[in-house]
Amino acid sequence: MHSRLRIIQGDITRQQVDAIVNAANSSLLGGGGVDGAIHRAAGPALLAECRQLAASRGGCPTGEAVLTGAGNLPARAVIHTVGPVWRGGGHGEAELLASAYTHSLQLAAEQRFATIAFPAISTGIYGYPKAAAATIALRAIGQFLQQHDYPQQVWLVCFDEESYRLYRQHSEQSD
Ligand code: AR6
Repeated sequence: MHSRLRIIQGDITRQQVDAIVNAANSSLLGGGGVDGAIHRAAGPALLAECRQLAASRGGCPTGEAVLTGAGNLPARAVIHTVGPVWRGGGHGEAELLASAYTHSLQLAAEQRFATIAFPAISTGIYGYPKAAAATIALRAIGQFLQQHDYPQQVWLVCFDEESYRLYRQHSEQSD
C-alpha cells in the first residue's frame, strides 16, 4: 500500500483532516447518504454556501469537484465531488469515478492541504459495485500521489465493514 494512504473504518464527518470529500450530486443542494450526514454535522452555513455555488455556477458536473468551507465540522474544508450513477458499466462510469477522485485531489493540492479524507464515492445510493470502485479509487489516488507532493496523506474512510475489507484486500494486491 502507498505509504501516504490510510484506510480506516468510521464516520467521515468526525475526521480531523484539512478536507473531507462529499459524495454529492450535481445540484450541490444536499441529499441522503454521506451527503446528508455531512450537511447535518456541518450545519446551515455549508448549505448556504452550496446554494450560492449552485446559483453562481449551476452546480457541479459528474466527475468534477468544488471546494467550500466546512461549517461546524472538525475538517477545514469540504470538497464536493459527484461520482457517476452506475448504469451497467458501459456509460463511462469508470472514467468518471476516477475523475471524481483526481479532481478532488487536484483541489486539495492547489490548496496545499496536508490531509484529505474520502468516502467510497458512488458505492451507496449511486450503486457502483464496491469491489470495482475500490480498484478505481486506489489506482487514481496512487497515481496522483506519485506525481504530487500534496496532499501529503489520503485517508479512505469506510463506513461499512465490506468496503473496509475490500479496500484492504485491494491495497495489499497493489503492493
Ligand atoms: N462516513 C463515511 N462514509 C459514509 C457515511 C459516513 N458518515 N455515510 C455513508 N457513507 P452515498 P453515492 C458511505 O450513498 O453512492 C446522496 O443523496 C456509504 O456506506 O453517500 O455517491 C447524494 O446527494 C457508501 O459506501 O453516495 C447523491 O445524490 C459511500 O459512503 C447520492 O447520494 C457512498 O454512499 C450519491 O450517491
